[in-house]
Amino acid sequence: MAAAAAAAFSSSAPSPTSPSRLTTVSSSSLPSSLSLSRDFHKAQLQAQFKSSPRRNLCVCASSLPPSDSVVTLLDYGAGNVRSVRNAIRHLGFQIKDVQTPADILNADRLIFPGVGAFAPAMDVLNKTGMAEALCAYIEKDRPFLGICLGLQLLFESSTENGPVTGLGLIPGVVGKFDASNGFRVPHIGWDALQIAEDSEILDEIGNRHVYFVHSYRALPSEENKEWISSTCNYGDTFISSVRRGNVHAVQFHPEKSGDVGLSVLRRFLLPKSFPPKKPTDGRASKLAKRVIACLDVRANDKGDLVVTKGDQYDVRENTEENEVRNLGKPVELAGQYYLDGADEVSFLNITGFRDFPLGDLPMLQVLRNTSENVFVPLTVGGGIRDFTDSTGKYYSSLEVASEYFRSGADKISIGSDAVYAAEEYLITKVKTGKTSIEQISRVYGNQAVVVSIDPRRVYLSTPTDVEFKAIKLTNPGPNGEEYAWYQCTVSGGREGRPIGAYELAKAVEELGAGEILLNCIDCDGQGKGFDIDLIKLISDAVSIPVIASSGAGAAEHFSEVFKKTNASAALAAGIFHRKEVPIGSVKEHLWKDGIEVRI
Ligand code: 1PR
Repeated sequence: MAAAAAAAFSSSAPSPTSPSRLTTVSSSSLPSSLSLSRDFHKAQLQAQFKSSPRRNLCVCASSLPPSDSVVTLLDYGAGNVRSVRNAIRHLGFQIKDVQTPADILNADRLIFPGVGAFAPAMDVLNKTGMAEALCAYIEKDRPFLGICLGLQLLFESSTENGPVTGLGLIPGVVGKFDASNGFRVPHIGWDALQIAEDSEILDEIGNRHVYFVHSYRALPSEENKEWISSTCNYGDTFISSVRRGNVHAVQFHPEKSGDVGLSVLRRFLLPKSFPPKKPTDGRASKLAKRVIACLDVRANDKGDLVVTKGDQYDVRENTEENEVRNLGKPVELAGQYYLDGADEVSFLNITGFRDFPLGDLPMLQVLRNTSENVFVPLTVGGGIRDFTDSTGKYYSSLEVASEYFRSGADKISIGSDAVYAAEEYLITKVKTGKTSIEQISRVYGNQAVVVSIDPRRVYLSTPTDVEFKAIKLTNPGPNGEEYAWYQCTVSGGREGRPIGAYELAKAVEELGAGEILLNCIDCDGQGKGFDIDLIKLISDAVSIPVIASSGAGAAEHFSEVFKKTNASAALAAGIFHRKEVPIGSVKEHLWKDGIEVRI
């Protein structure tokens, strides 16, 4: 894996002549936009999403931003730093990629968005001489911002696949969250900070949520207390940011924390342009329940990529033409949902099971365009599996996922392939290391791997009728059946498989999935509420976060699912696409009902 990361480093760092190093910035990202009010910023973004294709202005020499608008980025190629790049560009800065240790030492300001696992990251830093340069740069108190793993690597060591020695600048050991006390690991979602001292870059956060996604964390101690600028409580109190002089690092993802996160980056990049403290609003106190907008995407009969929506997975209109239902353009809708307050946006390439996703360039382009302006997490699913094309060329599921990550995804979601992997694992009880779940979570971390389950209710008269976990239903079936099991399907619900949702969820957690997206074919598009029985069953069975999906028709349905089950997030599609219930109303309703949400 270290070799993979090292190879990735050399291949992903842009060459000096690669387009990403050209001084091309969008008209909206010039420094003048830095002082825009929030409303104006929102209007500007709205305009951007509506203009398709996006206009990029090539800035000629006379209008080039001053040299102090260059940010040096340390990207060792182990994951998606596209979002960090996009956020930096969005703020009007240009990026210079680190190619050699000297680039670190010569940087005016350095951002290190560490991604992937601790050991391979340290391996790359040591082998390339970057570790030494980083230590020298930080010890000289030069402007530095580490993000996520970029914070953890500053510590002495980590227990992740270790112990592994870190850069040793901050006393302490990075360890795994303890799932035994009922807190789900990975820690995924929007959480509240306790800001311990004036950290300058955190000054606009106040009581608002920021986005975390990690399984490992550093704990506060006597030895490192002088570094701590904020903590967060998730089972135990961990270090959410550090600061000493010009050196900052944050465990959360500013590039994925919407407006609040952009303020952190902006304050790091322009430290002298802001008053010391800005009054802030917000009411964050703990991990928020997430509201996710989902876009099922596929080509319609004319070949255009559209957002569609199924009725129990049937996405064709009930008309003579029987065309694919078209509810809008993917990039535009995703942008709108970001502005409306969606905590995450998911794209499901619903015909990915039969098409080869790397041949689906429009879908990759959708991700790239969306990630330019959407600063909350993006998940993409559809077609993630090993694949041999018509010329006999083999692609591993890891390669397919990597392309999605490179195009802007923060998480990938696996459907059909996870079912086959779980079936085999339950028979053999052997983790081969070769399944898509294992391959991708090993390289990108399990927090980046979602398994999407598409179960269908199978009614039973008695729970012993099947070998799979059956439950007593709250509402009996059409013939008065009191029980059901939830049969997993593949290929977009077209084929039922000999495995239940309960068995699948437990198996994929063991194989390394970090989250479950739990659909229900019976409820999809019905607007009658989530399948509480199913969601309770699965969210009680696993210790990874579960996203409840299918059936939302009103804000009350979100309250119900959060009150009656242990779901960490709730996802909806139809009500948002048809503008029946805005995301803001869902959140206000949840808040009034006493459920923590990001407002
Ligand atoms: O099997 O790895 O290629 O992944 C295919 C992915 O595409 C899976 O995640 C699968 O759920 C999804 N998919 C396949 N066919 C369909 C279809 O609708 N015909 N969409 C489909 C599944 C379900 C939800 C939907 C919710 C909420 N969509 O994500 O958005 O049910 O809808 P609602 O709020 O309107 O009720 P692979």
